Amino acid sequence: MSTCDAGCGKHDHRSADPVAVEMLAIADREQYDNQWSRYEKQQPQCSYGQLGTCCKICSMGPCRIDPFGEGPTQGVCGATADTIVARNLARMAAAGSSSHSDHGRKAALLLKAVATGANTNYQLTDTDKLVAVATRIGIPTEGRGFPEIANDLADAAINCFGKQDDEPIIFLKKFMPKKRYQHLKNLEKTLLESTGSVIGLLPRGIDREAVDILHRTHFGCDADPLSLIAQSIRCSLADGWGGSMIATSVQDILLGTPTIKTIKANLGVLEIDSVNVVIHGHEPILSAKIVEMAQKPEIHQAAVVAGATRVNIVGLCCTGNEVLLRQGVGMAGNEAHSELAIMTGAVDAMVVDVQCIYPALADLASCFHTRFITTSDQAKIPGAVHIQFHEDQADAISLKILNEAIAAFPRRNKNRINIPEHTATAMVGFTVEEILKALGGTPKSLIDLILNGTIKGVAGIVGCNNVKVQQDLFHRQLTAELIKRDILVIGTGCWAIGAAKAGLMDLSAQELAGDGLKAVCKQLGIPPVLHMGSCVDCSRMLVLAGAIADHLDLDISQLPLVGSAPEWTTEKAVAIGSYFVGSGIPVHLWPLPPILGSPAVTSILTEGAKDLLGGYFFVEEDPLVAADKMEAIIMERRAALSI
Ligand code: XCC
Ligand code: SF4
Repeated sequence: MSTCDAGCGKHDHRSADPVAVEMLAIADREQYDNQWSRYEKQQPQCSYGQLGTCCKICSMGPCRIDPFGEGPTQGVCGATADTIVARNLARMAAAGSSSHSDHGRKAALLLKAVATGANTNYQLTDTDKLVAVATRIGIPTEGRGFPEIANDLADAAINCFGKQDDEPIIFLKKFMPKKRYQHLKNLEKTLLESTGSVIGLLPRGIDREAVDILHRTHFGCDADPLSLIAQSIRCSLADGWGGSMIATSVQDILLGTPTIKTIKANLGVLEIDSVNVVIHGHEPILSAKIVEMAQKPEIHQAAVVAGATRVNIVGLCCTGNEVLLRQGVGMAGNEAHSELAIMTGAVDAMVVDVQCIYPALADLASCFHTRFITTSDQAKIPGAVHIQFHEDQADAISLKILNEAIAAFPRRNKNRINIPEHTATAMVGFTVEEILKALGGTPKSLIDLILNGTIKGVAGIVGCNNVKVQQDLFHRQLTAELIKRDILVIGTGCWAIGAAKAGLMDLSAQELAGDGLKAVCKQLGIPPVLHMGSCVDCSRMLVLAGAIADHLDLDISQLPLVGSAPEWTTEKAVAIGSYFVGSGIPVHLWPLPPILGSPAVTSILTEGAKDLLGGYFFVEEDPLVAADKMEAIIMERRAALSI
């Protein structure tokens, strides 16, 4: 293993994944630019930016506040560090929420098109889920046809984005556990009484809460850190219990609810003799189709004619997670693997949709035979081949993309192919439906295990890779440390891929768990680390937490649950962390969020939030200490419940 604490000179400190280290040796030798080499060229990075105290909201700026009091303490307009930091954070939450939610919107619009028959490229695949979600939302299902139900459900979902009244959105209202909903409602009332001003927490509209942030952070509006943070939480709740919940629910209905399956993870899923197509990004609507179309005899035939054995589709990042869970597609890697995949020289096409796609991939692909194909009007990248995706022509467009990949195959330079051999096996697909099925249909047996202490609690780990953290090191160490302490670990996103690559989702990982968790996993035949899906599937974790809370008639903030985003990168991770906190779950973060330049914002997010919401943020650099802190939170909550 090429890992050690730091600076020993013997190991590669860029990644904890031996496969990445192998590829980085090639990158160094061939001088391929990559995130690590570009990061080095960025040093030293701006400390105002790191602390969050740089403002460029108007053209009298940019203004910056020296947090040590050695420079000006206000921007030109008089904004303080507290205002500037809070505004910047709110904008991050708005951008992150918007990304997840816009993804959810597209799924909802597609559901509508399928329900009305306007789109025949997709079907209502999981009608059980359709009926379950519709029932939960309060849509009548008795004696009605599936398209009719789907049409109403699509309308209800679409309405969550654009409605204009002040009622909380229906998805949140119906999915959030009773006590949490009541808590937030009461809190709005208490804050109104104590401050005399309206501080809203329950989202009225998914689009509206993001627009509200853009408005209130515009020059000369909200300067109050508490009010800005409350709106960030509200906007993020609209993401978690709204946009992301819609994305997950509707994708399950259209593409099928994932089931438990075993897959392979890491760059070794690329095959030397096959046409390798890497699908990367977030929205499975196109990529699930590509996987489906790759099974067509005509595509197989074309691959054989081009000299390949077959077409091999593999995933990266969250699009990868989506097709891994539903279609059992192999996983090439997480965020930091995206460039490394191309460096293998064996990727014939990398097909991307939206989010987390480095623009650098275009340049890198041009050093190889790799076709780098963008498909979304929202993520066009100079240097890429753009094949515009249209949902109503999904079959034809997928075939076109696959033929591009096949045409690239004969142009490979055999001397430049380096596919690392290693893969890990991972048991994945632990949706709430599958977890409950494994446990006998209700949350009761999981709850009993928690109540009797066999499992101390549940940790949800999410988020990215970050060049500032040795790739996957925090993911691996924190996860291993938590299961050792009988804490069940569930999660999504690039963390899940990191855990899969490390073998932590293999049944053999049961041996790494504490005695209680180990016995449960052995009995159920599951690993102690559960892959719940892509980043929007963090909504599955909310549903699970909600089911436990409702079953016990408790608030989520009373349950022994804790979250972490140990290598977070994106604004979406800010939104996820914020809706966890707003839902009553404490969240560990590393690297540092850009808030430390404001004592007020820091104190609201780390202490104030604890009193008001039950959830709060804390930062910790050391994986083992983070595990200590997460366990302490779980034990504190257990003690409060006298369990
Ligand atoms: Fe992106 Fe979802 Fe982060 Fe990975 S984990 S880098 S957001 S792909 Ni969400
Ligand atoms: Fe400076 Fe205020 Fe303009 Fe920000 S909004 S750039 S602090 S003048």
